Amino acid sequence: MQPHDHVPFRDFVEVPPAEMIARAEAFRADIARRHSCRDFSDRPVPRDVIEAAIAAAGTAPSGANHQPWFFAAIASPALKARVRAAAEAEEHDFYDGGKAPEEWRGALAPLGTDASKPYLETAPWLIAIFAQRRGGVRAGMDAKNYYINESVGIATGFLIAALHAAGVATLTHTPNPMNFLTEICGRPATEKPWLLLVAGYPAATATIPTHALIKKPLGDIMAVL
Ligand code: IYR
Repeated sequence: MQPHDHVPFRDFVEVPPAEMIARAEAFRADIARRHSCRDFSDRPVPRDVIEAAIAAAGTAPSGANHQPWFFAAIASPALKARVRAAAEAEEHDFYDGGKAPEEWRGALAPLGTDASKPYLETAPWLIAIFAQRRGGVRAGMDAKNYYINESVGIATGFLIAALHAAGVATLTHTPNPMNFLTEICGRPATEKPWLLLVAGYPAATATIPTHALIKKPLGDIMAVL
């Protein structure tokens, strides 16, 4: 098949309007139960779950379909310990070393976060997500990638939703800078460490800051024009 060939739009499944509404509402209700988790259990999550969720993320739309992402799924206790040590060093500078601007500290205060990140070792999986500056539709290609941040962001959204649907809690974690992930994960310098997704079961002691329960009503986030 030539790259410019097309096939019928075969995978689309139409449902009647009443069922569309029911499905949209069911998805809303389910995804509304997703909350960022900062206190994880050490209970294992099967590798197959992580692989299926990353495969789902890999179906996301991307610029020119270049799929400019790579997911390093870290289960090794030794590597998780290295990630924790490096991340906590950055967070220590941020929270305790005066790197965090006053306004930023104020914005984070309701979450109660600090430089201590034990969940980076406790959680069964850390998924380090990398953005590829160059690539192509197949691995090993070296073309320019397009809309990299948008593409990786959409894929990460798919990944979070897939893990949630499978019963896995997550945390989007962004130590800044997170260049240490390049070496720990053995990735090339042409890939930018983009986000660290922590995945596992919530600990029995896990809590949700009430600040995180404030969701803007629909009228504040959309308009029908
Ligand atoms: N990376 C830090 C700080 C942090 C920043 C934002 I913006 C958050 O929404 C939450 C935390 C940390 O993980 O503590």
